[in-house]
Amino acid sequence: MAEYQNIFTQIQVRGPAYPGTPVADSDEPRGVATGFVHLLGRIGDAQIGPLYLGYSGVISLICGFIAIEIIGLNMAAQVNWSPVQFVRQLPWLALEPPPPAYGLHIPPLAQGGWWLMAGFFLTTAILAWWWRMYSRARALGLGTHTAWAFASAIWLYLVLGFIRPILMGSWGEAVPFGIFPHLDWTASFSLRYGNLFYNPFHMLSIAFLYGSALLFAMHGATILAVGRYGGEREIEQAVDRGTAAERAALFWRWTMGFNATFESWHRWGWWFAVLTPLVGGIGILLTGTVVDNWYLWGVKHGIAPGYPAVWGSVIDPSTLPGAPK
Ligand code: 07D
Ligand code: 07D
Repeated sequence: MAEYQNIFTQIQVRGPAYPGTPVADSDEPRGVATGFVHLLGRIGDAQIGPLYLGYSGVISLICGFIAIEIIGLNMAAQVNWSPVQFVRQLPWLALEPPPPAYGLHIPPLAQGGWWLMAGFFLTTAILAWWWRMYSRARALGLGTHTAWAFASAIWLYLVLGFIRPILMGSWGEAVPFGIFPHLDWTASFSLRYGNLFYNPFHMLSIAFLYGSALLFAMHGATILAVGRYGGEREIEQAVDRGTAAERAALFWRWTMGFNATFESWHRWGWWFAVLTPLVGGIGILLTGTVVDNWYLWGVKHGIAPGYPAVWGSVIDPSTLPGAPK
């Protein structure tokens, strides 16, 4: 029965498991294990697998496992190997980078050496996962947009934990591994450099982050709203004029005078998402290297008010005698 299906009406027709398009001879053989989960079928596709592991997948999983193991065992040691305390205190536990005195030297294990090692394995895992996304997209004859979007997030990650610490000459500048400790790092980073709100790249990053959420809401809503005309079957819509695509376009032209096309929308979404960590990474890279105090930078450039002259001019507290270097 050719009946329109959506999340409320769907029945799950189940044929034999579909292995997907064949892989090239140069590739690793794909797994064969498949299964079906009804509940997953309600939010997506019921078929699980077959999974493609390949060299990069195996390297990534092993390195990711080692990184998490190093982080987890260090945290466990901090609670004297008590499983109960480990679970109870997990959000507050941390594996910290070396103290600033070690600069970029290799510190003893308990003084940040474990942090350096965990960072090495986590980064290898992330880069191998990137390669996996890139090579699997190529193997399927796809564009590599997903890999490049992921690369943008990896850029911010590398700026935070690798590139900027090297420019600053100290691993101690990097982010600790830990749930609340990494939030503390974020807050103190902002304070140390005079309030990140006045960093224009932080502003841009926020605009792209909020913009991504807005665009995503608009897109999700638009496609659901034309679901009754089969709007989610995008390729048919490109050739089958007069139905969902045109109504969706007309809706936005009516309400805001302009519409993206079914194709161009995805470029909007991709660029907003990609630009969020991309410009953010630029902002972090400039902090402490080019600009020491974003508030004073803002005063200088007329975007932040200065304090009234009666108190004398404000100077960067980090330049005062006794301030930690
Ligand atoms: C929903 C996809 C799923 C991914 C998830 C993350 C881990 C880490 C590690 C136990 C949207 C899995 C998390 C594997 C476990 C240990 C040691 C993605 C989705 C669910 N942060 N951050 C979180 C990371 C930075 C900030 C949460 C990573 C910067 C603030 C989670 C990185 C700064 C807040 C997390 C990273 C910063 C968070 C939820 C890396 C500035 C929150 C993330 C690799 C950008 C929020 C308790 C999420 C929170 C939060 C992970 C970097 C700020 C633990 C892996 C240094 C202000 N961050 N973060 O849903 O609840 O992402 O914190 O760079 O409020 Mg963070
Ligand atoms: C972290 C990219 C790396 C992630 C990777 C994923 C795994 C998990 C998963 C096993 C997120 C690896 C994944 C390992 C495996 C499984 C399941 C992307 C990451 C590679 N800020 N702020 C931003 C706002 C303030 C501060 C960006 C808002 C204060 C710092 C974003 C506010 C202070 C940094 C943003 C606000 C402060 C940022 C992040 C409001 C704190 C950054 C964008 C309303 C007191 C980062 C330029 C992003 C940045 C950043 C939003 C306030 C500090 C737009 C809305 C003033 C230090 N802030 N912020 O995509 O780029 O992150 O800044 O107050 O470093 Mg901020």
